[in-house]
Amino acid sequence: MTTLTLVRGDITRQRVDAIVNAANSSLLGGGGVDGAIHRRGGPAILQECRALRASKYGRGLPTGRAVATTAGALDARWVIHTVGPVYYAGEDRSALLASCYRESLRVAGELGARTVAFPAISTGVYGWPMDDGARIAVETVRDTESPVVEEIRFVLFDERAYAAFEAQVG
Ligand code: AR6
Repeated sequence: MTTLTLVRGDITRQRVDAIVNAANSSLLGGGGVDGAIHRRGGPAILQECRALRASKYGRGLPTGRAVATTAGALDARWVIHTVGPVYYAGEDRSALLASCYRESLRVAGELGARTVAFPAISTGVYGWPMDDGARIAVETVRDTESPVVEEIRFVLFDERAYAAFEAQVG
């Protein structure tokens, strides 16, 4: 049984086995969660991201996929980088957003991560409406069985995000 928990706060302050990063395909950093993770986690994370770009992901990490690196100086063992879809009203990209959660949990399971912290992927710079982003997040992790992951913690940055997730968890 995997427990779902919600906390309001900064994902870079969490003590968990794996912290999920709302990255972009370049894996080379950005703003929002990504910027905060690289800032607090230090250069070891970027160094592994660069190595991934030089090897397996020469063309970048595709949207909806996930890959792990060290967590550097963060209070975690791994950062799992995933690339959310940019919201676009003219096309339903929900399957890609669901895939981020599913693939991140698959990678977490492979690593043996028992506690995993997620941000609300795509709901910042990538423009996904918060209520819908929360629905997809909660539905997907509930539908994804993991024999390894014991706690999935959604770390919500502000009250609006927290309320949206709370409404879904019930
Ligand atoms: N802890 C928890 N949640 C946070 C934090 C934090 N420290 N900082 C922001 N959020 P975003 P995206 C919330 O923009 O939409 C980057 O430049 C934020 O309020 O981080 O997937 C990447 O490099 C929002 O609700 O990710 C990509 O280019 C949620 O986390 C692009 O942004 C996600 O916001 C990805 O955009």
